Amino acid sequence: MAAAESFGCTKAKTPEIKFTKLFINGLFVDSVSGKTFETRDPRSGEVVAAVAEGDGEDVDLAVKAAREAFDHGKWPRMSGLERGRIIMKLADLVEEHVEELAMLDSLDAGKLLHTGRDVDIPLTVNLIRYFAGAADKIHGETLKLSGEFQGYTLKEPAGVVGHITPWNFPTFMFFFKVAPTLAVGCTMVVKPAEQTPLSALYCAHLAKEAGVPDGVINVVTGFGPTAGAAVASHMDVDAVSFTGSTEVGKKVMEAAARSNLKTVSLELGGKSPLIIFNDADLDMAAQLAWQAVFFNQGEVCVAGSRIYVQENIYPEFIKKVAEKAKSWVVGDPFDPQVHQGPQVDKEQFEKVLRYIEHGKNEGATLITGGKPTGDKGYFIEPTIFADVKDDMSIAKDEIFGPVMSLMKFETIEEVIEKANNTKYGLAAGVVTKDIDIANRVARSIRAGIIWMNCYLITDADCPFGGYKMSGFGKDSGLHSLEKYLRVKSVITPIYGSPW
Ligand code: TXE
Repeated sequence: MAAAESFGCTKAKTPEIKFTKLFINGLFVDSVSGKTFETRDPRSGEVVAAVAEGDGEDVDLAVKAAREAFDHGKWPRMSGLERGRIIMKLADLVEEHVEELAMLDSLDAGKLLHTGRDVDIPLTVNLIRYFAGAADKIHGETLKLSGEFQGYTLKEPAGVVGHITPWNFPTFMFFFKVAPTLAVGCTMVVKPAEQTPLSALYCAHLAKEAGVPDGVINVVTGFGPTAGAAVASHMDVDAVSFTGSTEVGKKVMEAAARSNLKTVSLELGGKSPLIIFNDADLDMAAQLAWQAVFFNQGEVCVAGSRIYVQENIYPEFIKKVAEKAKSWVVGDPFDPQVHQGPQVDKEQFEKVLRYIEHGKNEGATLITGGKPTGDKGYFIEPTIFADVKDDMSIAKDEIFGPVMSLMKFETIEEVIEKANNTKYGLAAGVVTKDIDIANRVARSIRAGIIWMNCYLITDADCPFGGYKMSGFGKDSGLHSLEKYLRVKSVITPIYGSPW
């Protein structure tokens, strides 16, 4: 690991924090209880801002506003074209405020500022524009029926949607949920992760500026077991879309079942295999593997956290990735020279370090890293384990940090079986020049996204979501609209038709 430029807070570069209150019915308001919670800078653990702490009562108010906007407001009744124009304006505003949004996410989550600016926010803008374009292309089918009847289907907005989002891509995740929901004409309550509330509030303000009517987007900041649980169990929320841990995903589904049977979509954790065959270009494969694990501090649901390398190239591959670690700079995410910032908070930092200790104790070979770095904050060295076995906890559990697990395999049959031997099914990757092998792997792995000779590539039109315990329902792509739509069949007699 290269020496970091700095681990401290570059105070001059931190953004002004304009919005810290709940956003309900178009206004920034205090929580009913008047309580606030602290959001912290993961570079130092220091408090960044006190943010309104919403709970059940605030969720009630937000749902009431969303219900009113849905039942009587103009948003669901507007033409798709008109909604699309407003959503397009919102995309322009997000693009104009790229710097502020990227900074807020760096401050809250420890994300690299240049990643936010060059990757997260531009992808977000594409996503919003994609759904702006989709708003006037939502239509049903005609149904022939038998006998003297015909019919058609209507696709109607589901109603009030609850969104519960995580902290790893705060602005992007906000719009991953909000953009398709806006496009179909639903109204919503968003509960952002407690670690990263700031950009969601900023985005709500931009939505108002773009012309999204009051009550359509409401943001209740607060904690999962209170505000999040209130969204999931609310009797007047028609659909809930959740991204987070598998454990909490189960709770959300249970709350939905116990309350009003709202529809549920879950994008949960992963333990995605990246399979590298003997014929791969080694430099390219090592680079892909590196990005697959260490991008965004390893806090990526589709991270390639199980790297299977075929036996002939295994020793050389270890050398290649170990070499990369030497020039990898961990430090202040506001510093453009830095490659990896801190983990989002103390809890995640300690979780990752615990797994590193498990890896050492369970007999994996530590190639590089393996400990925290810096004198404050939540920084961890890029860590590589070789000789990892499938039954070790570092091979089975989602670590969600900068830890690479390398495993050797001999045959394609063996590696397909190993790759599928997980409760998760979010993503997978295969690196080979042999198209038959690539296709065979792609069809054999039970996961929602397969990358062939690339990794982490996605865009607005790409359905994103898992199989198995990685959840169900897609974000992004036209499929995601279905989560927020209801299909109604309308049937009518037709007499005397020649056909
Ligand atoms: O997730 P939580 P945490 C995984 C990753 C990470 C682990 C724990 O492995 O290490 O989860 O992270 C809200 N009812 N992922 O604890 O708790 C919470 O407030 C309703 C993968 O941060 O699942 C936040 O808004 N909501 C993931 C959201 O759920 C509740 C990204 C996610 O928090 C709730 C994040 C409850 N009872 C973590 N409890 C991915 N798929 O990308 C919490 N929440």
